[in-house]
Amino acid sequence: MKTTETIAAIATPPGEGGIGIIRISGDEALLVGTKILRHPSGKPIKSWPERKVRLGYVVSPDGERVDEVIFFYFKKNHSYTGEDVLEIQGHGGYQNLKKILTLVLKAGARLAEPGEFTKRAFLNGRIDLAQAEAVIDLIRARTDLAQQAAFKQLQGDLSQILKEQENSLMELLVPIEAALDFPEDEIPDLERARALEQIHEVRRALEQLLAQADRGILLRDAASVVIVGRPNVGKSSLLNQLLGEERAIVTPLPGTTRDFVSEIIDLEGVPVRLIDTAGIRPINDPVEKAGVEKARQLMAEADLIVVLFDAATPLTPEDQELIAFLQAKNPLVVLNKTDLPVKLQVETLQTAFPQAKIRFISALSGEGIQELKAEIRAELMGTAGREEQPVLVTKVRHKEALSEAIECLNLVEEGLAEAGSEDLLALNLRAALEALGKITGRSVSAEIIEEIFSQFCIGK
Ligand SMILES: Nc1nc2c(ncn2[C@@H]2O[C@H](COP(=O)(O)OP(=O)(O)OP(=O)(O)O)[C@@H](O)[C@H]2O)c(=O)[nH]1
Ligand SMILES: [Mg+2]
Repeated sequence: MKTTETIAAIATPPGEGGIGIIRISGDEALLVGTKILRHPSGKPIKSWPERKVRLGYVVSPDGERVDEVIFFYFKKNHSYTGEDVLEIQGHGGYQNLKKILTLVLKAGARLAEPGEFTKRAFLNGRIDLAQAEAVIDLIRARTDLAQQAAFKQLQGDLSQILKEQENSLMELLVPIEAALDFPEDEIPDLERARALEQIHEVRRALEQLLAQADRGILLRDAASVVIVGRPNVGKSSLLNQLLGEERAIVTPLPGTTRDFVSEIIDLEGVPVRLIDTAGIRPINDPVEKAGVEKARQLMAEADLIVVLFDAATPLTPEDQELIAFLQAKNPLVVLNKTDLPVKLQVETLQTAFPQAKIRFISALSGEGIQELKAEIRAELMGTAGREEQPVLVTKVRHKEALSEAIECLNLVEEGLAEAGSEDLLALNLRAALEALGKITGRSVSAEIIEEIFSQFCIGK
């Protein structure tokens, strides 16, 4: 699908800035430039040396100077989009850039859709789909680990691994399909043994990617960690301690937090959305009741639940009810207010959560908070530290495609081991390739492509 319409957008964020960039891409990029740009002398611009920064003016159709700018031009084989691109750097500022953009549009470009520059880079074969998706992840990365993962993917690390596996599968598919065309030439046993080995290796490589996908997804999307407990156990105090600021209101009165409070923290490179909820208790007050309902819903959606108990009070019926509710949810069990004499029956709690290692903290003094942070990180990411190999799979879509490919390869392996028909082998091999192609974009529907790029910002 070759598209030649020339598109334009402001590529820098709205608001005041030292510079603001307008990007124009398409066959008529230069024509637009010729209409709206002038030399400092006021003369029209006739020659367009490539990749050379130049000074000039943006002018309106009646020749009036609008802004002093620098601009540069990339020919299609050297540009981001794979099309002729003209970039104009004007003074950053909403009115100024809007004025320049209006002139650009009047000169023949149309406003780019969100992500359309990157979409064109993909459609023109400059990058594959996994790399294109990494662009927006890099822009949105909230921690250094998320940034690293996105940049690796943008550089093609994931694509490279997938390409190798695809090549390996293609290598197998060719002789099998040949055997299909000439049924008298069956695949000899030795070939089958070698093929089995090769498939096994591909599957192992894919399984390795899959194994860290959950961690990757958390890095990209931020893990949600919800703090729950009955009223007054210190949930808001804990949120404030973890954040390092007084974000949530803390009072000695039970029922202080009604609506939930949510903030993102950087836990040693892992973006975590911390959510403080209303204390859970049976209540008639409609506002607090709605808060309790919301807390239950947040628990159901959380990546990790931190359940808080007040060490200074024996377990209450409300605590007991919550314990029953959380039984199957594997929460992180935390005893707060350990700066006070402990009155809670720790053994009862331990019996209720036999798997759990109970943590002791004081949200008032900060005791145990650093350790708790490390525990939360470990629960979410395993024990992998910062130094470990960065994850490569960071998207649910990719994870699903990998699982699908692995399933198909299992069938191929079974077929090879049991001397199954070539027909079926070829079918499953092709299905595995198709699944991998969903990640690289080789076999992906137009709707999915639309959906992916619609999540981008305008100008990228
Ligand atoms: N001694 C002591 N007091 C604490 C500690 N943590 C919280 N508190 C006190 O406990 C009271 C309740 O704290 P919050 O953080 O508002 O409790 P909450 O669980 O958010 O309460 P709700 O929002 O009503 O559900 C406040 O007076 C806090 O100062 C602690 O570790 N030690
Ligand atoms: Mg609270």
